[in-house]
Amino acid sequence: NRHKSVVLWFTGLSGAGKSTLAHAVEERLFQHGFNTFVLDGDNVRHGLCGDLGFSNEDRRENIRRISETAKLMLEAGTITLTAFISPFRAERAMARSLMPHGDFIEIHCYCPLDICEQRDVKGLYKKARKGEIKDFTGISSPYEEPENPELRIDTSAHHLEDCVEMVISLLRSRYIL
Ligand code: GGZ
Repeated sequence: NRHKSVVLWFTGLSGAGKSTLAHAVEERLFQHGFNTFVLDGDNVRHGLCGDLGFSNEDRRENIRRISETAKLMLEAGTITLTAFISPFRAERAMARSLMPHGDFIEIHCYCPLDICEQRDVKGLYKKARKGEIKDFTGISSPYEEPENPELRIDTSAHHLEDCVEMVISLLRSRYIL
């Protein structure tokens, strides 16, 4: 199947649904026969970035390595979906600057902090509030919202399948699919 390779860069708070959405979009693309790959905490933070924590410096290095990996995967012809908080504008801009113009699509998985905190799927927000986890994004570490993402999806206001459709529509409108 011929397609343009591209990096879909999902950013947002812990619990906003980045990884869930990235995997759901991947499944749709895979059904169409595309080469796809999801980079997220599960396959990156144990190996490639296993030496990094959550200080500002470590997050910057985390995003730097992920961007370089995404660039290689782009060159290999894969549709790469990255799902990391990537809290800093400067590092997201750096990631974008590594890719040819138009090959980097930033998708802001927006979800209000109080809703992420209510969901608290892994109990991390509760621990962060108690001070048991330091430098927690949204609580004790900043999240700089994207100013000009290609797409912003309020994951608290839409069902997963509708969020997937929004991403697929964007890719069609940009002649990527
Ligand atoms: C934020 C943390 C932290 C701290 C552990 N702050 O919901 P999760 O669990 O599965 O996703 C979060 C993940 C964030 O890692 P990233 O590589 O995406 O972060 S960054 O882009 O900022 O480098 C959360 C878990 O790791 N986690 N400690 N202090 N999230």
